[in-house]
Amino acid sequence: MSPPDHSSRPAEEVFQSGSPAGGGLFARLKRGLGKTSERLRDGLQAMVPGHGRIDAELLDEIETRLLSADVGLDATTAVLEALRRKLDRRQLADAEQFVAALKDELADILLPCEKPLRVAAAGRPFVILMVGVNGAGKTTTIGKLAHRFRDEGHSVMLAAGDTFRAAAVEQLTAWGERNDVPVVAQEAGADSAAVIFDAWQSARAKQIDVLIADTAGRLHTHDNLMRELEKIVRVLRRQDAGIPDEILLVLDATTGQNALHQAESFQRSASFTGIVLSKLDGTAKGGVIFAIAQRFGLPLRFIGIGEGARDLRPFAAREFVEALFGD
Ligand SMILES: Nc1nc2c(ncn2[C@@H]2O[C@H](COP(=O)(O)OP(=O)(O)OP(=O)(O)O)[C@@H](O)[C@H]2O)c(=O)[nH]1
Ligand SMILES: [Mg+2]
Repeated sequence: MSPPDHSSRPAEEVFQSGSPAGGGLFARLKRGLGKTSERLRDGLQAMVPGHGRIDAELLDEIETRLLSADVGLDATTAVLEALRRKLDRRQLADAEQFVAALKDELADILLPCEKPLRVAAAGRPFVILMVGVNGAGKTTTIGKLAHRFRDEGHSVMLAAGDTFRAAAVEQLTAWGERNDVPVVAQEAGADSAAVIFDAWQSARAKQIDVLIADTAGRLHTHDNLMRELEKIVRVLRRQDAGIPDEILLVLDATTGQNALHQAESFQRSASFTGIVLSKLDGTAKGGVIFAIAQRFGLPLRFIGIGEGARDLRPFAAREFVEALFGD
C-alpha cells in the first residue's frame, strides 16, 4: 500500500493534527500554552498553503515568529539553520513535511532537558530547596509539588524558609493545610537556615519522604541573601553530603528573555540542579523555554500552567511541542 497522500490537506488541518497524549490533561496543557501557541502559529496557517511551495520567505516569517515568542536568537538560529538545510535538500516539499520538521527541530532543543525529577528512596527524606527572584512562583510551586507528591503516595513536609515576611509563612501554611502536610515554621525574622535545619531534623525523625524548603525571593545582587542561601546549603550538607538533593530555580515565563538573564546571574552566584518554568499560561513569551534549554541544557523539571494545585506538569519535550502546535 502506498503511503497516504497529504499533499492536498489544508494547512489548518496539518497544524491542528497530532495530540499524542489526548485526554483532559493534554487539553489543559494546550489551553495553558494558548497565547504562546497563537504567537507562534498566527499567520503561518495562511502562509503554508496545503499544496504550495515552502520557500525562503516562509522561513523568514518563521524566524520572526520564533523571535517574537521569546525563543531567543541562539535557539532560533539553530532551528532556522536546520530548516534551511532541509529546504536546500528539498526535504520540505509540503506543509506536512514542513510542520513536522519545525516540530522536530524545536523538540531537539528541548529533549536534552527532559529529565523528570525522581524522588529516590534513600532511607532519609528527599530534600528540595526552592530558589528564585521575588514573585517567580516558588511558594505556589511548593504547594503544587506537595499536592503531586501526596498524590503519588509520598509523605511530605514543608519548611517555611522564607522568614522575611510573615505573609510568606501564612501562604505556605495555607498550602500545607490544603494538602494536609505539616509545615515547620518560626516567627518572621528567624534564621532561614535554622528553620530548614529544624525541618530536616523533624522530617528525618518522622521518616518523611519529601521535605520541600521555601526561601525568600532574592536577586543575585543581594549579597547578604545569596550568602544566606549558601549557609542553608552548607548547614544541610553538614548533615548529609547528599542534601539538598535538588535545588530548584523557579523562573517566571512572563518575563520572557529576562528569565534567561535571571538564570544566568543566579548560576554565577548559586548553583541549581533543576529549573521550574512557572506562569506559562497567560503569556505569549513561553518560547523562552527554548532559550533556557539551549543556554543551560539543565533539567527542566516542571512547568507551571496556572495557579491551582494541579497546574504543574513534569516537563516532556515532545508533548510540549505538540501542545504548542495543536489546535
Ligand atoms: N497564572 C499563574 N500564576 C502563577 C503560577 N505560579 C505562580 N503564580 C502566581 O504568581 C504569584 C507569585 O507566586 P508566589 O508563589 O507567591 O511567588 P514566590 O516566588 O514565592 O514570591 P516571593 O515569596 O515573594 O519571592 C502568585 O499570585 C501566584 O498565584 C503559574 O504557573 N501560573
Ligand atoms: Mg514565596
